[in-house]
Amino acid sequence: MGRAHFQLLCRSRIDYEHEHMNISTVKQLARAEGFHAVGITPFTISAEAEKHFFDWRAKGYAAEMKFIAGYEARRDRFLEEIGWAKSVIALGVNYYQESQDEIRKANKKDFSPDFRNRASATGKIARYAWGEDYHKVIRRRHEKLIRKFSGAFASGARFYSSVDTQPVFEREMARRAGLGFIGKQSQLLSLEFGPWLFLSEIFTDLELEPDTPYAGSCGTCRLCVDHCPTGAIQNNYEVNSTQCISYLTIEHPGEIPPEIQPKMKNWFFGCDECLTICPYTAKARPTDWEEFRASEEKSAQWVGPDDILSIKSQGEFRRKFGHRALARIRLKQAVRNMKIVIQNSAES
Ligand code: B12
Repeated sequence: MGRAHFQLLCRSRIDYEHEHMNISTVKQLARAEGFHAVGITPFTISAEAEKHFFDWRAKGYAAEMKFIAGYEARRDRFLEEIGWAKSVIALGVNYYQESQDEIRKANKKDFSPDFRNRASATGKIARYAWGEDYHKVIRRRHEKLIRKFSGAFASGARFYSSVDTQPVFEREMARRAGLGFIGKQSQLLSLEFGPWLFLSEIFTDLELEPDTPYAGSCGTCRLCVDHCPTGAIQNNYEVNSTQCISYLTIEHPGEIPPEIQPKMKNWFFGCDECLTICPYTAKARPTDWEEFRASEEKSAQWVGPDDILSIKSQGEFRRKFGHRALARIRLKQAVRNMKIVIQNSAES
């Protein structure tokens, strides 16, 4: 074996060692920062996923979401901005918590009259919005993590934080990075945390060895499809947002079609029906991120009619809910949602 060949061998051995060290460093630092799931995948926008997206949009399943309508322009601007990215560090944060009524059921405690009255005429909030706004919380943790990455890696390595709002398919990236598989309710399902992971990414120009995409499936299970109160989940991994309670209570700007209103139960903001019914929720355990834990504050998991109908201005609404994901809606939508909650609880 010639000298050159031997040097090449050593060189690739060193590169491999170096790379391997890089990946374990990335994962150790991410876990040390509290992230519950971490995986690596090359930075690409897969044609298959985009085709899936365009087919879904062409069916009108994006309803009135303007940011989805403007996907192509947003994507091109984004790719211009971070065309230098080579790898995606896909991150998952568990945000699961038991709800008050689950705790009471578990403790076989009877529902107090106050609780029952409140429970029947009160609006439910989806778990992802019980604590502080996850965009702000995760961005703060990303900044700390990126500082650690910058310290650990060759100077000049570049990092870019992304949580929810970028024109990338976070679930698809998480699947490719090995965090789990995509369920029929189109949630990323983790074997460890079920559907209860917030997804986020740190893009980098480091060439990191990718993890193996997760190849699981729902098989014949269709619990979410059958349980969705409005039949929004098509039995092909697509959600028709025009019927989805989460879309209607959060993203939908105008009046909600009268034929759907009675099916929305007492969901005031978001909806967890297709997540709680999922068999993978049996694996879920409460999060250790304090920022997401429902404070004792009365309106963490529920809001009462007075909590909303007494608010006089958009400013007051923002002051009351601005620190939470509820800030995504305006007072007009909040009043609309609460009127449907009151209407439905009167009929139940
Ligand atoms: C638009 C949007 C919505 C819309 C539309 C939802 C939908 N199902 O598409 C509405 C407002 C309804 C919504 C609701 C919710 N959302 Co939302 N939402 C998004 C957002 C911003 C974009 C998703 C998107 O592009 N949807 C369009 C469809 C076509 O794309 P997709 O479902 O992601 O599927 C892609 C891939 O998964 C892949 N794919 C999917 N299925 C299949 C199947 C095959 C065979 C193939 C080949 C490919 C493929 O291709 C698709 C296109 O890339 C993402 C953040 C992000 N940037 O990704 C958050 C996000 C998906 N939402 C999230 C959450 C938590 C929710 C809610 C649970 C909140 C709540 N409790 O009310 C609900 C759940 C409703 C549901 N069952 O999806 C989380 C999901 C986390 C997870 N573990 O999966 C995300 C990732 C935000 C985050 N950063 O954590 N959401």
